[in-house]
Parts: sequence; structure tokens; C-alpha cells
Amino acid sequence: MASSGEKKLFLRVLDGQKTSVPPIWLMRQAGRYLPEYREIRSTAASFLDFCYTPALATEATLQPIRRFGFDAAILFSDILVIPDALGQKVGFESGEGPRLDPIVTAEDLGKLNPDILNGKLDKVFETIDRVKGQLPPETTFIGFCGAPWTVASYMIAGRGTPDQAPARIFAYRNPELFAELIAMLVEASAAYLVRQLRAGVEVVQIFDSWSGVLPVAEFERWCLEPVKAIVAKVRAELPDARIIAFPRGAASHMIDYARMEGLSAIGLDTAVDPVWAAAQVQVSLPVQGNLDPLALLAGGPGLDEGIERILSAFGSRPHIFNLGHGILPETPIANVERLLARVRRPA
Ligand code: 1CP
Repeated sequence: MASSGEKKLFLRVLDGQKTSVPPIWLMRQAGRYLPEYREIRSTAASFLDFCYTPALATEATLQPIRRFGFDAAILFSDILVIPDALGQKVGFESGEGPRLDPIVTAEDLGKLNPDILNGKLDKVFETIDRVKGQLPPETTFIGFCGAPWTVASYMIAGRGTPDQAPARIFAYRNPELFAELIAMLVEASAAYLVRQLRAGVEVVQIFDSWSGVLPVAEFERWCLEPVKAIVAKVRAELPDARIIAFPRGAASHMIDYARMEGLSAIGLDTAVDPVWAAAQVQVSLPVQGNLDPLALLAGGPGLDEGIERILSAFGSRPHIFNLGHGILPETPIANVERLLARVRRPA
């Protein structure tokens, strides 16, 4: 790591420092809005093959850094490599998203192999090793996993859905079985994040992309408690681990997430009012977010106003600039350039 005098901008903010210009990266910053990604993507038979080919995953991780010089690179992979490594059948239909053999019965669950470090993810760790050697010295390296509820919701439904209804119904009807699945994912995710950190990522983000669909009791049981358990397990092994949590759509429950022990930053989704968040989230916890991906896609004055609102709300606290959810494939490159120029303009 760089000596303290030259600690990376992103890490300074995660360690609680307020900086005059916030570090910036974008969720899903590698991907289809980049022509250079589309070009290499077409060389792999399937999306999972792409993720498990270190040369390709390394290149996809580095592409947005080369083009834009973001302050952080995020490992190119997917949250669904966990079910894949557990032994569930996972595939991606081009243009339509993931398809998994759904978990329906106790027997389906019993067939999974809870040992996540069984070799299946070795190519991911090899990618981390390769990227680490090629990142510019000022760029921070982020690893990630999906939160147990979010990953479980795909494991039960077998695909993306508008509101994760299949997993919600399953959890109401079979709470004990669902709790077993969540417990398995807590263990697997903690082991996976520790292994990523040991391989060379400097920060991990836990994506709870579907935390916003649950009522409060279920939110506490299936989102908050499992993520708390992961954070505690990772920190028990690696006390200095830096961990960002992103509870998308959690609305005011976001505060419960933000108060959990051991987080380094909280990711805010598009709908969170930055002024409200600046007042509610303890100043000691850095915040990350939360420009509307559609404002970035649209460009123009709407984009400029959105950027200014966020910069001004978080101007006096540690802040990492990001979107409130992933960048959309139709986003013009010029708008990303404009965003960077505005965020990084001299104060
Ligand atoms: O066609 C393609 O190239 C595949 C599209 C794609 C990409 C580029 C998928 C399929 N996954 C990814 C990469 C990815 N996914 C990254 C790494 C790159 C980066 O951020 O730059 C990350 C962090 C993810 C995480 C991910 N996958 C999440 C959590 C974040 C979020 O956006 O909410 C989720 C929910 C997934 C599942 C998934 N994988 C892919 C798709 C299309 C989906 C969504 C499925 C759905 O709900 O319909």
C-alpha cells in the first residue's frame, strides 16, 4: 500500500477523511455502454465463461479505468457466481438475463455444496491477481458479492423478476428452509469476500439490490441480520477490512443498515434525498452515491443539476461520488466524460 502521505483518494475517504474533490466510480462501470467491452464480450461463448476467463475479466475490469481514470476499479464478475460455485445450474440468456434451476425443495437445497472455496472460483482469484499488477498506483480495487437476500431471490425464482415475488412467497411459506439457504449464503459470502481481500482487492462492496421489496420484519431478518453477520465474519478474519454496503431501495431502513457495526461506507440509491441522508447518516460514516442513472443517460441541464445537488449536500462530509444504481447500456460516453469533468473541477 502507498505510505500514509500518499494514500489513495478513495481509501482516504473510506477511512473517514473529507476531501475537496470526492473520489468517483460508477456501479456497473464495465459493461455494455462501452464499445470496447462489447467487442471483447463477443469473443466468449457465454457470460459466465467470460467471467471465468482471467484475460477477458481482467481486460473488462481495466477498460473503464483506461478510458475514464475512475478512482476505483471493480472486479469484473457477477453476484451469481456464488450460486454457480454452490453447484446450482446458472446460465445467462443473451439479452434476457440470468436463468438458474430454481431451488424449490429441501432436496434441492441439500444438493448444494456449501464449501465455496472448492476450486470453482479460482479463476476469479486469478483475475484479481492479474488486475492488481496492472492498476495505476492511484486506483483502488473493489471486490464484491451480492447480499444473501438478493442472491437467494435469484436462486429461488431462477431468473430476474420485477419484485422478487417468488422468493418472498417462498420465505413466508418455508421460513425454516429459507433461513437455511440464507445461513449458507452468509458463510459462503463471508468466505468469498475474505478470499477476495486476501487475493488483493482493497475494499469489498455488498450489493443488496433487492432489499427494497421487503416489509420491515422481513427486511431485518433477511437483509440486515445476514449482512451484519457477513461484516462481523469478515472483520473477525481481517480486522482492517474496508466494507461498503449498498441496500438499494431500503428507504428509511437504510439508517439501520448505516448503523451496523463495522461498515466503512453506505451506498445510497437513486431515491434517497441527499439532503436527508446528510442529516441522518452519522458523519463518521462515509456515504456513496447517488446520481440517477437516467440523469446520466439524458445529459444536459438535468445531469448538471443532479450532480450539483449531490455535491452540495455532501460537501462537508466524506463522500464517494457514484450513481444510485448501475449505469445503463444506452448511456452516451460523452455524458460520463461530462460527469467526471464536473465532479473533478477545482473547488
Ligand atoms: O450481456 C452482458 O454482458 C451481461 C450483462 C452483465 C454484466 C456486465 C451481467 C448479467 N452482469 C454484469 C457484470 C456485473 N454484475 C458486475 C461487474 C461489473 C461492474 O460493476 O462494472 C457487478 C458488480 C454485477 C452485480 C450484479 N449482478 C447485481 C448487483 C448490482 C445491481 O445492478 O443491482 C445483480 C442484481 C446482478 C444480476 C445480474 N447479472 C446480469 C444481469 C443482467 C443481472 C440482473 C438480472 C435481473 O434482475 O434481471
